[in-house]
Amino acid sequence: MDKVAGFAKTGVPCMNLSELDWWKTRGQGATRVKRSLSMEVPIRSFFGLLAAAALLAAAALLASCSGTDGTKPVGYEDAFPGAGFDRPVFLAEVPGATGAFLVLEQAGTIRIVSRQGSAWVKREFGKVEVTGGASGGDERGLLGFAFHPDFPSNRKYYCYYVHDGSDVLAEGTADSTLLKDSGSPRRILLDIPDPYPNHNGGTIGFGPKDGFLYIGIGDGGSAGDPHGNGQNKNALLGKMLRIDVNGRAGGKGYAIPADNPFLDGSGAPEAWAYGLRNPWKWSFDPVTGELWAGDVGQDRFEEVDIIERGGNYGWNVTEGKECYPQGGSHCDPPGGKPPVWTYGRGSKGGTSVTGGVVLRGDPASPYFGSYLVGDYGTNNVWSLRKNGQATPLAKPPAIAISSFAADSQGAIYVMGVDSPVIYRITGL
Ligand SMILES: [Ca+2]
Repeated sequence: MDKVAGFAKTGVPCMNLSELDWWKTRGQGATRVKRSLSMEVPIRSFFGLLAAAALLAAAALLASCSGTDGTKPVGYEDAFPGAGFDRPVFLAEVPGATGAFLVLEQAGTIRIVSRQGSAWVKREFGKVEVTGGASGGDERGLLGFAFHPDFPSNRKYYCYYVHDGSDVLAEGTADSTLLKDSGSPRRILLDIPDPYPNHNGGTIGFGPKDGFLYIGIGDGGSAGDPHGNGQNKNALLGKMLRIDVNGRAGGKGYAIPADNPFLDGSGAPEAWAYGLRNPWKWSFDPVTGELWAGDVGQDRFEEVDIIERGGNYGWNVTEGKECYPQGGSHCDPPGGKPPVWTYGRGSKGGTSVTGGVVLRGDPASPYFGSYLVGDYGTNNVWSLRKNGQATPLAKPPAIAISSFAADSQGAIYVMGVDSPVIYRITGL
């Protein structure tokens, strides 16, 4: 545990142990604490036992939530009984393989889970060699996955991970079953040096309207964006990137879409939007095509943004709607886009936003069209409207929410790195 500027060890707030942001700082002004993973592990193991006990009860009873704290009474049930996953961070249906789901386990295993008779059976799709992601609040590992829009015919997929100090985007292929990696070497499209273990982004996805691949990538890490990557349009860190995986140009393993915003030389050609700190999870509204992102905050605010072409989301001159550092005078970023919503610390807020999905299942649901979003540290979940109105929903068990997912039937799932169980959310 590092100690800086007189911040006593006993002053380190325990609630921060479960944020997806090792080096988040607390305190005022120059008082900063850098936490180490070695301190987190034994404490998290203790909480892990508590979580395991809670999960056993939840698995037996379904995790029913009364909403006695004023939240809406949605429920959480085991989506794949008997399967069990190790630090799940992503779930999606396999296009062209009815009833099969793909799950990323953060330490580098890609799983398939599918029903055989009355049982859910888990098997290995493939492995990815990664650095980290195996314990505690480690933000590295295997983080993102996307099926090519033509996956059932070309069998191409994309994975995003941290390896050897780089954020890597690779293209692989499945075999003819669509449920196993072909074994052919993956093609590396991006290999971006990243100076710190934290803030690596974590989501990739194809635009439903344009077919281009978007890559959310963090500011590199540490705290406060010491290299200024967020506001540097020429840096690939701290951005939403957008590339054409079907083309190759300029000596790169991909092409640049003709309408990317900085092709006049004002920024990196791959950049789609900037001023992001750590867009850990984001998704497209399948109806409107809007890109909703959770951008993890530094000291005071988590934020949700709708990411638009060329937009500047403010980091590191703003955090949420405030100047960064707090009280600073330079907080008017050029082209700045205000967040849709922010939330702060405390039991009703959290410490690390996990962006979710826009609910497009049942049109009669009161939540239809809202954005489901949660917090890794507190496991709070909200239904958020574009006007910034957030309705708290009942919480899942203490799973350390890592991701949400939606399937083609409109069912919604939530998972966390502290739980082997992936939950389906009922009552939405
Ligand atoms: Ca990093």
